[in-house]
Amino acid sequence: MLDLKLYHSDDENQWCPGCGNFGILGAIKEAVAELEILPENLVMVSGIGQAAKTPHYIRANVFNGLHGRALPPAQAIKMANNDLKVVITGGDGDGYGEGGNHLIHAMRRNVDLTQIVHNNQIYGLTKGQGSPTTAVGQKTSMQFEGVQSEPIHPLALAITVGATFVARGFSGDKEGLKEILKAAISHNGYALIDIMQPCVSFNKVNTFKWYKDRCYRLDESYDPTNKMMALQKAFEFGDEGIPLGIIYKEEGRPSFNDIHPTLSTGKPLVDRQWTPQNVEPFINQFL
Ligand SMILES: Cc1ncc(C[n+]2csc(CCOP(=O)(O)OP(=O)(O)O)c2C)c(N)n1
Ligand code: SF4
Ligand SMILES: [Mg+2]
Repeated sequence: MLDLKLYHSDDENQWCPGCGNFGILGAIKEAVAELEILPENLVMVSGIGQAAKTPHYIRANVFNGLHGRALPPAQAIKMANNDLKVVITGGDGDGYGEGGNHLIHAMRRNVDLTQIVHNNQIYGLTKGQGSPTTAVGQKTSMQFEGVQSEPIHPLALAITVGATFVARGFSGDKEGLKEILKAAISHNGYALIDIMQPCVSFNKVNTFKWYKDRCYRLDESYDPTNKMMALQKAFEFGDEGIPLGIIYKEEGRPSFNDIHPTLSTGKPLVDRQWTPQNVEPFINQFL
């Protein structure tokens, strides 16, 4: 295991005291330290939101882009330099709302990266509007009469569109979360981890206690390779219980990186010679 101090960032933390994001940040650092991924080989990518600030608080390579747009640069980074470990962190609004279209296609493409969604079932940064995972009827700072649209089931969505690693964690179960993160980051292909994360300031319904009372760890008898069983588990949420662990895992399917000709038969961008002068004659034809 590497020294946790390696990942220490001097950026001042902006999260509210008691926010579930702290547990997730700690688990990510421990996971990469135990996997012995050096900061220079790790890229933390995010969009905009409270969760999307996570890369600021980890000493590693960072790309912090637009709201909902973490996946395009993350996929490009991985294709340009296949040796890097690419981890996306963002919120439920960022990943499932604004970034929903990118999400679907990254999953079916099976690019080798890990996407962590801090699911607090609310827009935290913009002060408490309903997100794609807010429950029907929940009153928010925007939906005064209560949310009307059905929430999405992110894990079921992931399984049906072709994700090869689908898991759920809870920020209050740091030890369990760390193990899930290690498995996800080690997986060859796209991995989604949906993490229940209390927002103490703007979600007064899905509190730490609300999650604690409902979350339970899947036991050894659960088989994550059974797709139909996994789909059934993926729909389990709320008062009936919230299962934690690896919900679905498909072994053996090649990742996009394994089959794309750029990497399977050629060299990644990072290993190619930079020869802009070769383009000049081509451009000159149009002058
Ligand atoms: C294109 C665009 N739309 C909307 C916003 C405003 N905005 C910033 S963060 C955010 C939602 C944040 O919620 P979430 O992704 O769940 O992250 P959290 O803050 O809860 O961690 C919104 C709507 C924006 N910055 N850019
Ligand atoms: S607003 Fe919510 S999600 Fe954002 S830092 Fe505060 S508690 Fe965390
Ligand atoms: Mg959120």
